[in-house]
Amino acid sequence: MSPAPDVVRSAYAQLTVTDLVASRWFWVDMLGFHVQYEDATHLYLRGTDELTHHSLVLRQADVAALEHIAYRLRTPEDVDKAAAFFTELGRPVRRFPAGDGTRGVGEAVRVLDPLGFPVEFFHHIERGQRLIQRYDLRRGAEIARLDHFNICTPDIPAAYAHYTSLGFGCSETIEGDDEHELYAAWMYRKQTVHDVAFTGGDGPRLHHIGVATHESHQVLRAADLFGSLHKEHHIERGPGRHGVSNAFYLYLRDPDGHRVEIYTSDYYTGDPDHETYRWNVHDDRRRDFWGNAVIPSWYKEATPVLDLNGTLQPVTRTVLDESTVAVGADGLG
Ligand code: 4SX
Ligand code: FE2
Ligand code: CA
Repeated sequence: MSPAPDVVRSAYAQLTVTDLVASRWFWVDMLGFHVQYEDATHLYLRGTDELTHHSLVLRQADVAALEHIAYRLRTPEDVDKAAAFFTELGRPVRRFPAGDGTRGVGEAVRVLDPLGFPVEFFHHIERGQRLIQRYDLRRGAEIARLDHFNICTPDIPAAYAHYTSLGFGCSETIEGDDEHELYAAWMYRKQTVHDVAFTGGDGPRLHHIGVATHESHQVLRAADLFGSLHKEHHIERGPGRHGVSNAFYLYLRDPDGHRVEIYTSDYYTGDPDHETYRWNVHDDRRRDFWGNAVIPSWYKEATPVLDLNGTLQPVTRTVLDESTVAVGADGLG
């Protein structure tokens, strides 16, 4: 088996959107992403702390979907390793020489992974000007950086096994009373709770992207801004405190229904003997530490996913459904 590429972190997501003007209002004016580059059909966005070209690309199209998630690799040689790794798995692999793929990104490989997700791996990416202390340019929720991807897949143990083979650690899980009943898992390469998490559900679909602020007041301010503008329908869940990850959170839906989580204050996971923390699915604090209800749309709705040719992919139905076993405060029992 060829060695896994050395993944540094979750790096960016590319989404299609149906109205770039509406998307610009949501992501730039309200969330506070900075525009690194834009043209008639694309927005390349990054958070205040990010020193690379983008962490989110929005492309105008007829259908709103996920085009790919992308991971940054440690060295240029890791791009070849990624190609060999997925070729050996018998998965579709496509190579993009520097300049042929996404703007700002160097040589890249795009694969349809074993879970059916379009995933890009790259090492080189252009730098962006340092904006960390440009307080004068901050707006809205003052998003600092991309934190994670959350993906819906019907087979969580398979997702766990695949990402383990890619060298990811597991910070937390949600499990049933039977130890083989795995409802959700949070996995990382960078030294936080996660770069990717799995939500049990019909898949492949993108559940959300998680973006980090420095402080909880920025999460609250985002909620207040949507309320003041009578745009409260963009608020889906929270603000609240997660059980899993301990992060303070708010879930929003963008003008196309893409879900984004504003997320802050999780914890360090970088020690070599970091242990997985396991939540029981019947613990009502797991998804909201205060036991507040998770609304059904959060479990059920997600973004469809394209294949490497840009065609919408069918989904496989899930068997294990956390929303139907939940009791008490979820209001779903
Ligand atoms: O809802 S959970 O508390 O399980 C949760 C969801 C924890 C961390 C996340 O990033 C998330 O999206
Ligand atoms: Fe999340
Ligand atoms: Ca419950």
